[in-house]
Amino acid sequence: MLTRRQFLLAGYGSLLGAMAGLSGCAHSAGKMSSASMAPGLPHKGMGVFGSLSLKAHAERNGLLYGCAVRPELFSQDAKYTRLIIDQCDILVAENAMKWLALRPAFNSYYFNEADALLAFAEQHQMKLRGHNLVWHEQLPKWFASMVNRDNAREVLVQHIQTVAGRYSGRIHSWDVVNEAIWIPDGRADGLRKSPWLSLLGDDYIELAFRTAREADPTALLTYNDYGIEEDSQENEQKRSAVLLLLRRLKARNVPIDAVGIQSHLTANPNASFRGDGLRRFISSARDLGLQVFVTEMDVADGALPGDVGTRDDAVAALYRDYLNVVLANPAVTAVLTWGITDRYTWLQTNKPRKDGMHVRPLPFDEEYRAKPAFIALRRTFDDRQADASTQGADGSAANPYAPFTPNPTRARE
Ligand code: 9MR
Repeated sequence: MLTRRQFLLAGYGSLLGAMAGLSGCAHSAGKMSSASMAPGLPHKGMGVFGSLSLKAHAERNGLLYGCAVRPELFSQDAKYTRLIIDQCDILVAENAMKWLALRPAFNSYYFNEADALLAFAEQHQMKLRGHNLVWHEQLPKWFASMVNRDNAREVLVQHIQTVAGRYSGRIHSWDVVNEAIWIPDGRADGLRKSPWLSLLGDDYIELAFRTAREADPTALLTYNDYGIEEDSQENEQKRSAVLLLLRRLKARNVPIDAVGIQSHLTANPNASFRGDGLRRFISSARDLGLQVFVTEMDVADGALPGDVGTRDDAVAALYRDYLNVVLANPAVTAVLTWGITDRYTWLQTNKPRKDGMHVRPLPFDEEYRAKPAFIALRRTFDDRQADASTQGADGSAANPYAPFTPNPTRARE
C-alpha cells in the first residue's frame, strides 16, 4: 500500500509487458527529490493506474484532467494510446482541428482525423475540446490569396457553422478565438494585428462567438491565450488587455463561457513562481461569470542544468507552485497538458536544449514512465479540495461549476 510519502514511477511499457527490465524509482513525495531514487524496487506497473491515475485524482476533486493529442499516433503507438486512455478524461487535438488541417482548399473540408478523434474520445468516455475556430496561425496557404474584405465575413461564418455545427452537442468547449491579444502591435485595446482584424475589424471576435453559439449551443465558448501566466510586467499588461476584451464582450452580451490560460511555462533556476497577478486575473474572470481552463500546460526546461533529476524536480516544483495558485479558485474546472509524454512534445522542435539532451516538460518521460511532474499534478489536484472550500465567493465548499456533461445528441452527418 502506497503512502503519500512514497510513490512509484512506473512505465506503461511495463504495464503492457513490452518494456522488460524497466527500473522505476521511489521518491520522497515531500521534496520530490530524485536523490532519493531507489532503482530496482519491485514496483512495476504500480502507482499510476485506476484510482491513482491523473483523471481519478482530478475527478475526485471536481476537475477534469486531459492533454493535447496527435490522433495520427493512435494507430502507430499502442503505449501512447493506452497512456491517454488511462490518464485522461478530456482531450484536445494538438493540430487536427485547426484551419490548416481542416481546410485543404478554399471550397473543401477534410474531417477524417477530427472525426476519428471524436469517435476515440467518445468510445473511451472522454470529453473533447475543440481547438480552434479563429487564429492568426496555421491558416492554409490559399488563405492569403483567396480571402479578402469582400468575402472574409462569409468565409469565417461558413467555417464556424460547418465545423462547430458538425460536432454540435459533442464538444465540451471550443477555443473560439485564440491569441487575439498582442501588446507589441501597439494598439490601445491590445488587439493583435491579425489577418482577421485587418479583414473584418475588431468585430470579428464578437462575430465568431455569436456564430459558434448558434452552431453549437452546448459547447462552452472559450477565449484562449498565453503570456498571462507569469509575474512579469509584460504578462501583467497582457492580463489587463485580455480582461478588457472579456469585459467588453460580456458588456455586449456576447456568448462567452470560459477563458483558457494556455500555461506554457519556463522553469527558471533563479526565481520561484508567485502568481499574484494570475490569482487576480482568475478572480476577475470568475467575477465575470466565466469558467477558467488551464488549456496547454507544459514546463520548458531549457534554462535548467542537464542532470535529469535536478531538471525533473525543478519542472515538478513549477507544476506544483503554478497549479496551487490556479486551482485555489473554484472557477478553474479543467487542466490539460500540451501532450502527455516527453516523447511527443512540440518543445523538442520549438525550444530544443542547447546541450542536445531531450526536453522533459510533461508528466511522463519518453519511455512513458511517470515523473515528479505527474506526482505534482496529482498532489495539487488533491490539495484543491481544501483550498477551494475556503475560497468560494459565498463561503461554501461546493464548486459552483459542475463538471460538464455532454449532450448525447449526435453530430449531423
Ligand atoms: O503544438 C503545436 C505544434 O505542433 C504546431 O506546429 C504549432 C503551430 O503553430 O502549434 C502548436 O500548438 C500551439 C497551440 O495551437 C496554440 N498555443 C500555442 C501552442 C504551442 O505553440
